[in-house]
Amino acid sequence: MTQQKPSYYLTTAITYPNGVPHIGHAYEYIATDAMARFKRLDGFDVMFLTGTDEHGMKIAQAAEKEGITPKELVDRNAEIYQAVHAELGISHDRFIRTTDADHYAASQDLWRRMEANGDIYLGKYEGWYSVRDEAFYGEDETELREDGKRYSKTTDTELTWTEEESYFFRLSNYQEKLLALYEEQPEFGYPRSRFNEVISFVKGGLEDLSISRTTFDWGVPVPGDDKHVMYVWVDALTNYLTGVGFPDDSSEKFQRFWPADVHVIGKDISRFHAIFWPAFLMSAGLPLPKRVMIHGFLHNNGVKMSKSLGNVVAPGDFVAQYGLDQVRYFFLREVPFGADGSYSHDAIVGRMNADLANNFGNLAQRSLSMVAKNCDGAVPAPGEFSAADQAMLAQADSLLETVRGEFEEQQFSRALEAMWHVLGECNAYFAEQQPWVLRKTDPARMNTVLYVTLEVLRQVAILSQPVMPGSAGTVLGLLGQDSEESRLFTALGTRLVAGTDLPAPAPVFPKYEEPEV
Ligand code: ME8
Repeated sequence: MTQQKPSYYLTTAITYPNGVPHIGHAYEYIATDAMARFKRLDGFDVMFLTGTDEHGMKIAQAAEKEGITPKELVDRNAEIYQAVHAELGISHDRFIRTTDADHYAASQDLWRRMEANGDIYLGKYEGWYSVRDEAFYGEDETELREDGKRYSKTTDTELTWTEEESYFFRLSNYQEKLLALYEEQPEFGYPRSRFNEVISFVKGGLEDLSISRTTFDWGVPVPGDDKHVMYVWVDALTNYLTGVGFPDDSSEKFQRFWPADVHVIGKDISRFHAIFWPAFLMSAGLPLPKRVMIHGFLHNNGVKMSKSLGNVVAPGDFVAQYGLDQVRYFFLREVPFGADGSYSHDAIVGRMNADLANNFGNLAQRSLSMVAKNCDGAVPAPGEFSAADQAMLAQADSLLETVRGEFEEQQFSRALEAMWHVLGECNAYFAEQQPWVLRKTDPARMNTVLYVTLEVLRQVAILSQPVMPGSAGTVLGLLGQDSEESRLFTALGTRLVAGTDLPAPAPVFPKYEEPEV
């Protein structure tokens, strides 16, 4: 009997398709994708969900501005988002749109469960609302500015005074339960610094949450009261359940994948994920996600991206300029996950040339060319390993454990640093051993040095696939590793087989050349 693989369910935030995707969105997709690919290669049965958040006032207003219906707007823009996922090589299992029919059923079922638990009541909402954030703010979180308008202190978005009949969720009943959850699962929100902000907000007291609107109708109808549509965040968060078959919670899929292992989100929406979401789930009697991973924001040259500044870069343009794997590598290597990060042309070119073209690409090109010329184009047979060979191989062998540990914490930059450290050591080893001299003086020893070098390259290539699926695959192909099994992490426990035929070497990582002006 074959043993069933362990399951792993991860999600990105679902993006509002009111504008066009930018590098910040791309960063979140790439990071989550690297995690999904890592888990697949590490033997997990992965479910990876991403998509678009299509309801709410923001979308309704954007459509009105363009003189089209909200549905026309989201149909058009969801396609743009899907195209960006393809451009970035995102390997999701489902692209959910909150206008999908099964999502209406899931959202209404979650509502009914919260209602059956006595947590929903009808009242009147009076307060400040930010359409841009799709969020309510307490008076103390707002300020009146010189232009006579009121703004959110935290997000700088303009607020409108709202008064309407609304259903409420008894969030105030969940303060103690949430604090108990944070005690019991200190890693529920991660990294700690960002999670602490959430905890202090909850400690400051929770008010009941307005969860329906009557002044527009672009949303999921409230069960039993068609005058109301759900507050967009209620239906948006439910996407994580819809994606695994809810409301059929006895289905094999739901049983297998819920609760989610990790929700990957940005720092601006941690309250929704670490406060509202677990409270809704507790109310509905459903298990809670294991972790909410909160990443920082990306800035262009240290400056916030905004349409008015004209510094919003389309992910596709980036990929066209630098190459897909280069972009994926850059973001995951450059930004410690959880912290804010910045990107600039010089920083990307620096990484492309130093880390990829020189450190990885040159080593592969030099060693493989020597093998092609001097070893009949096949993996040479090693002789006895010297202390230097053994030390080099041992460093590569220890990578899996290190990299796995770092990925578990979404610390991609540290995982890549560890791999590139080993590549650096291998470059030094290659330079010290001088196989080009050994070619004449001691060909058997040359074979051993080339073998060790190829073996280190193989291990780093296998481990870098989640980040650079295309280029790492090309390196593996050049090392004669074409089968699926030879690329799984289980293959790290084996060694290159001497005599394996290799194709003609070809450069994998181009150097960035400035275009002539
Ligand atoms: O918040 N850098 O959608 P969204 C890094 N629909 N990440 C960024 C970023 C930046 N400059 N700007 C935005 C929403 N993000 C809701 C989510 S989930 C049930 C509903 C991140 O389109 C942001 O933090 O405004 C979020 O995780 C994601 O992009 C989508 O943002």
